[in-house]
Amino acid sequence: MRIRKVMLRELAMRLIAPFETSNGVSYDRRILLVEADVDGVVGWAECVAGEAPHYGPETVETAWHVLRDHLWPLMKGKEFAAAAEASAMLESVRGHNMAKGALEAALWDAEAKQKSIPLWKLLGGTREEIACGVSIGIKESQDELVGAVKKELDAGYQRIKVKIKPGKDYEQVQRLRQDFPKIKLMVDANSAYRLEDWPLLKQLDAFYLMMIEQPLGWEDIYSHAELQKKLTTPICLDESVHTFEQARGALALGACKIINIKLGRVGGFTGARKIHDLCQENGIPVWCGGMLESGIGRAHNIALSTLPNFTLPGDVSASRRYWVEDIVEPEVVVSPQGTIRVPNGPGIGFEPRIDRIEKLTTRTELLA
Ligand code: OSB
Ligand code: MG
Repeated sequence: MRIRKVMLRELAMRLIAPFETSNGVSYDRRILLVEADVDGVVGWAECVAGEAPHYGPETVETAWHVLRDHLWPLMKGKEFAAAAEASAMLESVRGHNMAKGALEAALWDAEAKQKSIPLWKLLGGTREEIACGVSIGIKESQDELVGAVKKELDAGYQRIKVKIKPGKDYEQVQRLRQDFPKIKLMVDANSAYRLEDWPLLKQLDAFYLMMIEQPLGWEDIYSHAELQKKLTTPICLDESVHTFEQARGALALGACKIINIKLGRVGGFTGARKIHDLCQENGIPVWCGGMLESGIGRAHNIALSTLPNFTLPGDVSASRRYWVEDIVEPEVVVSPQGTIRVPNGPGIGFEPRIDRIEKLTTRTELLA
């Protein structure tokens, strides 16, 4: 295989409603798409870097720069046997996993399309349906939060994750447990706490949460290990795990009992599969996180979620929760049982809607 050219494209897409986490509010998304022409077959992917470097250090701007000026030169004109080789070819660039992950995932889509098989089968996925949860942003009031949870439960979602931050934590969760004693409930702090806050986090043990996601510093695996010793609630790491080595360190230290795998955060499918396999060997379940993606990124998340150790419901939900109109055909839909049927078409199995994509595009750059 050889990449003939790459189109970078930025889209302006407004979410249906603002999404608030402990590190800010997202509303107007800048969606960066990568279209890689591999021997005449075009693979699509989405770069999940944010508008601002608040979740991780990358942004749309840094990703664009790194894709154009550093990653593309490493691949340009190079012959390779499979998308699985791309990660190693990009190794001389340190970090910038979201930029790498986008290019890498586009190659996987292209390879699957060349072979006329679904991407999830090329990856070694084993399930035809994935279990879905939702991630609910921080709300003004408890009543508003309860209303949002009820709406998602009525839609069939199998587990509810709510964002927390200092001052919007214990009482919110207490209220949810009072109103919904039996649901699968978890919280995500996006690194809003310090180890010294452990007594407050310990109080959350009373609510038998499935897990608490990334309570402490985004690069602080050690403190999570200290915290996990104090809590019965399982810790799930998100922001802290970018590499196989960090995952191995986290497991060895006992810093978590669950890992949220995001394709972009770990640099693509090759990195994601390595962490997946490591967790599987160690009896650590994983689930697929989300980054407020358009349908393109969502499609890749669905494919990833078919791997066998994705045994917990992920944050992969319907297009309609985020977008008035998505950029793929069909849109991502969730069944009343809270599942997504995995598509059987070639590659990602969702068609990019070129007309709509063109309309939303704010800039493009051709790498050739
Ligand atoms: O921490 O999982 C997170 C969105 C943006 C950045 C970080 C996170 C999230 C979410 C939303 O929780 C998940 C989704 O796409 O539905
Ligand atoms: Mg998270």
